[in-house]
Amino acid sequence: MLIRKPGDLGPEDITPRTVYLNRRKFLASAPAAFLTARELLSPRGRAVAASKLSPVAKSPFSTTEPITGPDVVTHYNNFYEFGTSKDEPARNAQNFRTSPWTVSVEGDVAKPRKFSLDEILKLAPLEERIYRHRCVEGWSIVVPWIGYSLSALLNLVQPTAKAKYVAFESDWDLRQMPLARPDTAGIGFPYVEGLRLDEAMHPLALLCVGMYGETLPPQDGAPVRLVVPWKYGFKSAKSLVKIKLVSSQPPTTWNMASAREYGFYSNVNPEVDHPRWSQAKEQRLPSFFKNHPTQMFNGYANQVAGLYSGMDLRKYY
Ligand SMILES: Nc1nc2c(c(=O)[nH]1)N[C@H]1C(S)=C(S)[C@@H](COP(=O)(O)O)O[C@H]1N2
Ligand SMILES: [Mo]
Repeated sequence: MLIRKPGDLGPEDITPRTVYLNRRKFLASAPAAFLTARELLSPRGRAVAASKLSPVAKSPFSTTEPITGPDVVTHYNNFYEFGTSKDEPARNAQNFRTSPWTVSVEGDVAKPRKFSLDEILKLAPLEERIYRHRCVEGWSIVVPWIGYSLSALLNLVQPTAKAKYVAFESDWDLRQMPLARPDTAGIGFPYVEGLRLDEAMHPLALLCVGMYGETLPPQDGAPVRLVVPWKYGFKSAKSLVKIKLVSSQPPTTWNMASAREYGFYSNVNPEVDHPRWSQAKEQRLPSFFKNHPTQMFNGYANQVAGLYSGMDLRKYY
């Protein structure tokens, strides 16, 4: 996303070369989600093969725009814990152990609690939400995520009056993620993100456990991640282990890496450019061209603009 070796292309120059290269690899081999028996039986916990998620209800929040192919979405990733180039997570995350898994929900809540993945899967009816996803780098995809509104989980733990923000933390396990170090990745770990409580409670904010009818592949944030479709992709933290309700604005990874470039809010906004490139247009993968107009709040303005009424969106970028 930033801090790369000198001579690398800037994000605005990105071409989906890796998408095409990887698509060929993908077609030539078994789908990445399938693992060998040995991988399934690794000693500390398990790498879990993709399994079908059902029943899954359709959602009125879904876009009717064409869905991006799963080969692109699972082979063009940002997941710095598993490497900083787009094709690395698909290769390096395959043996990531996602079972057993627990998510601790804590902080300013009446009922703090650890949820097993099984409990998370059953906490609310699963829905398919076809959302636009816009990375701050300028590329975008349309993904049929599976999950339910994060508010379902937050309501269960009962935020207290002190709770004003929600802090999210991704898993950080150097044994499984040898590249997840500041000197190799250029960002701090664990990966942390945050939302204002009212943003987190908005029905569009999705606690996501799957995509394309199946459980999440490791490179897309298995076994459970956040998806906040009106914000730049980096707000949607992957492989969550902790959700903490807090009284003041929590630190966030990309903001700590470069505050000028990545604000706490990071709402998709075609009128507020990144200091190093325009945000007016996006490259809708697998297209080669950055010619797709970017929409205010990534096209979710009708639903979410009210959260920011009276706020200067240039100041609170
Ligand atoms: N833990 C963690 N979460 C993360 C990231 C990351 O590097 N680490 N990258 C973010 C960025 S920049 C984007 S665009 C999305 C990419 O999600 P996808 O690979 O499933 O498309 O994940 C976000 N969540
Ligand atoms: Mo991103």
